[in-house]
Amino acid sequence: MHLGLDSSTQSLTAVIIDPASGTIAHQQSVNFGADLPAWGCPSGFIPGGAGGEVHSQPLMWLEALDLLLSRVGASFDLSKIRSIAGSGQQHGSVYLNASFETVVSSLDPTGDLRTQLAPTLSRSTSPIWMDTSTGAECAEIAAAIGGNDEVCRRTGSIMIERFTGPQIRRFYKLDPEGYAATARIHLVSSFIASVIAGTSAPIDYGDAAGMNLLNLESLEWDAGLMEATAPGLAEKLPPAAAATTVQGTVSAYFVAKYGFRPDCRCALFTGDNPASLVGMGATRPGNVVISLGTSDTFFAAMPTAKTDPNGFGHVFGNPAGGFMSLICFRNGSLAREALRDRLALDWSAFDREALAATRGEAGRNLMLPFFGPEITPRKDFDAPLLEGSEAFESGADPGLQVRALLEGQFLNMRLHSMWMGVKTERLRLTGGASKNDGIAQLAADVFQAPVERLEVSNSAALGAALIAAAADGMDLEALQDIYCRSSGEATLRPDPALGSIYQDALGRFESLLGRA
Ligand code: ADP
Ligand code: XUL
Repeated sequence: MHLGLDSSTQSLTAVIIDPASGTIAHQQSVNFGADLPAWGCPSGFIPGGAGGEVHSQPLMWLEALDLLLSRVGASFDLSKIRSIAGSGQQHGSVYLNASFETVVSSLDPTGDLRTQLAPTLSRSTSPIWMDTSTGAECAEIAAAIGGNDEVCRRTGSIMIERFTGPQIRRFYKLDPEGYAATARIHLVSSFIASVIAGTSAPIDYGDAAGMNLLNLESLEWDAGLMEATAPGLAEKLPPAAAATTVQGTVSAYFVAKYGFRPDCRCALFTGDNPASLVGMGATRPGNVVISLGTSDTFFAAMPTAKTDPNGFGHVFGNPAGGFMSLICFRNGSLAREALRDRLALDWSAFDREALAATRGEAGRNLMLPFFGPEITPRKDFDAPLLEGSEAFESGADPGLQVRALLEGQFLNMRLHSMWMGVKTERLRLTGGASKNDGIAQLAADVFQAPVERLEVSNSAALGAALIAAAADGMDLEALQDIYCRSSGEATLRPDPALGSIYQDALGRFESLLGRA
């Protein structure tokens, strides 16, 4: 059996798979807010950060790891685990002093992780992906390299505030002594991996590409970017490597304390989005994942590392080899909820009455579906822009509004994913709004691709478990065929009659966006 761990913003989750029977043998989560309230991070981060700063507590993640394994171990025999892999919220960084390597390799199983590793931190908190405090550092690094186009060409993304490089630079500027006392900088993923293996782990290409530091062509840290980020950075970064690399066995602490077998293998940990690509069965080009959560994300495997000429999308490593794209849309469920509330509808009215009743209006009216600032495309919108019939523009007909909002969201995704040059053969939907049949059918129609929804709920932790099994010699694609199956809900087929209608709407949408 194989264990996947996902250290996400709000919780730490374990998924154990048993490929011999094709089942999930165990699942368990620790929620930082509910289970560890003493840390004062009800949503997984320290509330009230100023100037866009959002930090979390690395020692809280360690306390969660001890708690999770003691809970899992209470009802599951951990000596059955042959290999471990994991994932973490992307971009977050952990700063460690020169004692880390010695302490992590000689942990005392009669004590706990949190207490023993506390003295190894050179920065007590960790900036995470929600942090937007590094605008100045992004501009400084981009200027030193010759502009954002060049940064994007090298790293797959323009300089992004939440990415690790600018976060490291900010720490160096704010606390040069703390930076000088830092011997190792880990991502959330490689930090947890290091603790489990009892030695500093490499950073996998999937997560490394979210740092504005990895050169995608050489798959090595980019010397110019390291220099532009902070002095001496090359010595502080662990090497970059492929996710399925076996880096060793579980450390003696976990053997003695939780009953792992001493030869249990540890693969590298990756980012939660690359792990989700695996868990959603989408590591082969053609299967595209859309997650309809608080924000919407669009991710897909890419055979080669193309970059978005507009600089909106990101390129990360694909744990199965090659690359993946990730495109985030800020106005996801936030926008759907804003319209739903404005029209005083519930989700079922949104779905049935609005979408079912207006099918004949497909692609006629256009809405730029942005209720607030958007990142794809990057612009400070404050309200949606409408173009269409009088009945639509007057806002009087709720059905027309709902249809145009959702069509606008999917047209915007289609438009801003064209740079990848990957044909969408099948859409796999996940996230809160994916349960909604009307929304799912609309995605099928706009993309002219069948839509599937999978049984999995923890796609990152499941993906990590599959990576663990692959690191133990199993075939990742065969594992995905077993674990990433469509749920009971039938595949939704696109209506081919709407193909040319949405093709035309896409052009009009692009032109409306150009005028906005
Ligand atoms: P997160 O990104 O926070 O993980 P989820 O993927 O859990 O979010 O999605 C939560 C969102 O799903 C909620 O904000 C809500 O707007 C939306 N949602 C839940 N049920 C439905 C539904 N039946 N139809 C449309 N949207 C829904
Ligand atoms: C991706 C990103 C988020 C985090 C969430 O770029 O910032 O999806 O990975 O955990």
